[in-house]
Amino acid sequence: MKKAVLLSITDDTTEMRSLLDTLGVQVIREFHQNLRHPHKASFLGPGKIEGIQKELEESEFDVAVVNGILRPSQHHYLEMKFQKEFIDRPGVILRIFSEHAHTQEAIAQVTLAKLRYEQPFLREWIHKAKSGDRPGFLAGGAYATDVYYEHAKTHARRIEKGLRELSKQREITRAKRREQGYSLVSLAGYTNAGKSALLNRLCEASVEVDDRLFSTLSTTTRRLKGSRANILVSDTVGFIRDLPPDLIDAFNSTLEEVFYADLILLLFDSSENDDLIKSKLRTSLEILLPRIERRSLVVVGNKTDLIDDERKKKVISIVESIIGSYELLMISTVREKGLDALRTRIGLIQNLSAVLSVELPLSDGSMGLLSRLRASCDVSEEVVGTIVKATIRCRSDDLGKIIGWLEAAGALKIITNDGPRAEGAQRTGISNGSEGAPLT
Ligand SMILES: Nc1nc2c(ncn2[C@@H]2O[C@H](COP(=O)(O)OP(=O)(O)OP(=O)(O)O)[C@@H](O)[C@H]2O)c(=O)[nH]1
Ligand SMILES: [Mg+2]
Repeated sequence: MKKAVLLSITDDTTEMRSLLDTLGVQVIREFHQNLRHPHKASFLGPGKIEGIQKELEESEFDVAVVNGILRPSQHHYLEMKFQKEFIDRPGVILRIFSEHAHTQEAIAQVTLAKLRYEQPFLREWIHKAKSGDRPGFLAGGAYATDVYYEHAKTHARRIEKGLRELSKQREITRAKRREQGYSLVSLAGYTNAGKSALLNRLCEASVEVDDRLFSTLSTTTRRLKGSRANILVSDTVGFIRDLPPDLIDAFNSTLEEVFYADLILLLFDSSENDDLIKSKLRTSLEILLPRIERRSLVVVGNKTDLIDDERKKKVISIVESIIGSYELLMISTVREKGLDALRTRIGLIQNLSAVLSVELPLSDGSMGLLSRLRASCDVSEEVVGTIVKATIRCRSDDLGKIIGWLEAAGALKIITNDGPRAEGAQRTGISNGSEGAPLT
């Protein structure tokens, strides 16, 4: 197990310790200096750094970890001073990502994030080497650093291109799903909130659930169990604070599944203390809200089995003050509490508000069409002589498409009542034209 010393400008190092724990790194010493902002040149004050260096003279450790974000100049200064490897918070997170990335997409995204993360540090080493300070990044020599920097830039561009392709493919898949009447619900939230556990419950899936941070790095999409309609649920990478926007962007092709869902369930761990609940929810909302436009979002407080009713009331009032008008539901995934209300809320996305009354000739084609429509609509029918009379409840977005299919199937009569969108709209008779094959 690697041994680390930890430097922090706050007393709270709990999250950093769990990150290091996840990485299998043991913290042997912690040094704190309560500062409002890190020191410009040396992160902790220069006097404190001198003191730490003296104290550590006899200590054996592999790496020094900084509980914050290092500027390239601070990083350079500290590595030169201690002659040890220094990693900051985004660096630690990236290492966890590297270890947990298994799919091709996750590996490409992590590599890109790493290349982007390293670039300012490399520039600093090149700059220092050119100004004669010292040769090269990780003692590789100025020339080697220069070459590596150029290579890294080309590599990053190649990965970006590959990821854009993947993103296009995802867009096509999403469009197809939508066309086939599927709705997508995504699980978002801070790492370890219980997203994968909830996916497993809702979909009877078996995604990895673990008390480590960032167990999940790629997206898993499964069908919601027990629903009449076609609803898919996606579980994906969790959020964490202080992740530079460049790194979040590197994960865009995975996160798109969250951003473009019909309904986003934003999970938080309701068993944590007030400060953690607030800061983790704020982080999640900061990442999500600018990217989801006006999509539906429901905030879900998980792990209520770990708190009593009084605490639950307090948590609700804290959270409501942060989330404003967004809905809030409280659940316990492990005890299956509140899951019925959650399922009902999920069901609303398929809002079957449009109603069609139709008459079709009794034929295999008509019956086949009605049975395919059942996947995404509520359909009731009765056979009267040689005619099938059916009532179809569907999403108003699907109305045009379904009318096209009914017309192509030779509908004798179609009456629509598309709620407020097409008030009183009436359509009768047969016309030609179709929008292609339904729900195949
Ligand atoms: N007590 C309790 N524990 C829960 C509940 N839901 C999840 N957990 C636990 O919380 C931990 C994290 O669960 P995960 O489902 O892996 O969390 P996640 O949000 O997917 O985490 P990452 O993939 O790492 O971002 C696990 O140890 C779960 O067993 C719950 O309702 N109650
Ligand atoms: Mg997970």
